[in-house]
Amino acid sequence: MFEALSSKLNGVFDRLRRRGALSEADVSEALREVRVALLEADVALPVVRDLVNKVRERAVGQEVLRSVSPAQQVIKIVNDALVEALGGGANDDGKRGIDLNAPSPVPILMVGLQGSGKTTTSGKIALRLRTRDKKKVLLASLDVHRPAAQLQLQTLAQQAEVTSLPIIAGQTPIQIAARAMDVARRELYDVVVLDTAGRLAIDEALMEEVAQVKLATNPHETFLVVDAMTGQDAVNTAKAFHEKMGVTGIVMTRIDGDARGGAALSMRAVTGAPIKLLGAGEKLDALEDFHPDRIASRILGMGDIVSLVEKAAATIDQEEAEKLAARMQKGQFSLEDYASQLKQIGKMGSLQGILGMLPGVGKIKQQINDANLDTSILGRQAAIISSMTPKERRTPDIIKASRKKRIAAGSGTSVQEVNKLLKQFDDMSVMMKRMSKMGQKGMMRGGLASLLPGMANKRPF
Ligand SMILES: Nc1nc2c(ncn2[C@@H]2O[C@H](COP(=O)(O)OP(=O)(O)O)[C@@H](O)[C@H]2O)c(=O)[nH]1
Ligand SMILES: [Mg+2]
Repeated sequence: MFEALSSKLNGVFDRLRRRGALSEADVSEALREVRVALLEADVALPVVRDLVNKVRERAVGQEVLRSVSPAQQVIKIVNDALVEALGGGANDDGKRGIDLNAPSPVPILMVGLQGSGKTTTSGKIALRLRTRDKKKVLLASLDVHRPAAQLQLQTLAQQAEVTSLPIIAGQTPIQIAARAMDVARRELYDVVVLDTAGRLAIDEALMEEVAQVKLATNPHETFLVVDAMTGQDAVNTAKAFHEKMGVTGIVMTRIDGDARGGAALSMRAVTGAPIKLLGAGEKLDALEDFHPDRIASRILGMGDIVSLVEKAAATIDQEEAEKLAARMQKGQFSLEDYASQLKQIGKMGSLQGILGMLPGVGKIKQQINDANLDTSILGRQAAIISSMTPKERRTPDIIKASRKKRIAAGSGTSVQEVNKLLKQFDDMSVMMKRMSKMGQKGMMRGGLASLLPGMANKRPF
């Protein structure tokens, strides 16, 4: 999300930075470009106007233009304005993620249009609550309109390893909801996720049905699920839902497919409801908490290090990671370590997603996408390493022609691929040494790009 906006804003700020001293006209010119970039990203006009005015006032009012680093100050002001538009900063209510602060079983109601991602998100929420929050979760489908809907939720429940309410044909949504709460109370569930039916468009019957379920179950959270790909339609849908029935939060799905991101930027200002969660893929682990400050950093190409670290912490084996870090520091990074890293990266999901969160990578992200990175390469590389003897892994220098042939045959790859892996490992070792010299601080300052000079012109993996 935000790729286009991010690269446009980066262009604007790069030009500002090159200027050094800024005149009021320079700032005006930059703001005109910011305005166009926001409009092209499909941000609602009143939101754009408000944001640009805010930045102009602050940039001109303060001592910005005469400060030591005026461009940096302007970027900071834009950053703060973005954070505010996204629902953070001064008007932040601090509500993030899923609020479970209520007596068990806590009912969570999922509402929204058909195909917005309610059922998928129900499964994601169940998985997250079971694994991260150690909660006992019951999933119940109230969708009696689509024949396969209840089975779809059942399948997702199996994948998330949580229970789904047994299906009884002929029950109304209200009856199913009542039964779900009953079972949850008797069997001591912590959370009940109620997945409702959607319609193609907002209509009275849909609203009525959902309102009745809401009345009957008194949900602690009512999540409206909207599809980010529908842009301003998602914002209008959210406005209508929130006005008619009051939602506690918005879940924006398909942010993996939405390059513009305008809906996310307009949502809070237009609807008044906070975005609480983001759906970033079809898989059940593709659910993120919505943090205005982190999203703003992502837009401004500063990278979302905190989310990256959280994601890594959730998937990477802690002990293994610590051992690896220690060996890296001592410059003992081996092919075995590399193999274990490949496995961890595989667990974390697509490389593009991870790289997008790293600072300094924003600009070259497009090239990375063009290079068409593909995680199957990682699997092949892991196979090559597992076809080596322990001695070869410790001292890859001994791997000459005949050994290469044997390794290629054993791993079902080619000698070229073995060569490529060895070369890459070599580069990587050099990089590790440079990294330990730079130290943690240097890395944060320079970002990944400083670590990988010329990465933009080369295929990095
Ligand atoms: N790419 C992507 N697809 C999603 C996401 N959330 C849901 N989907 C897909 O959207 C389609 C409809 O989702 P579903 O949960 O059945 O929508 P519902 O009708 O609101 O219950 C399914 O094919 C999902 O796999 C997401 O965050 N990203
Ligand atoms: Mg559904």
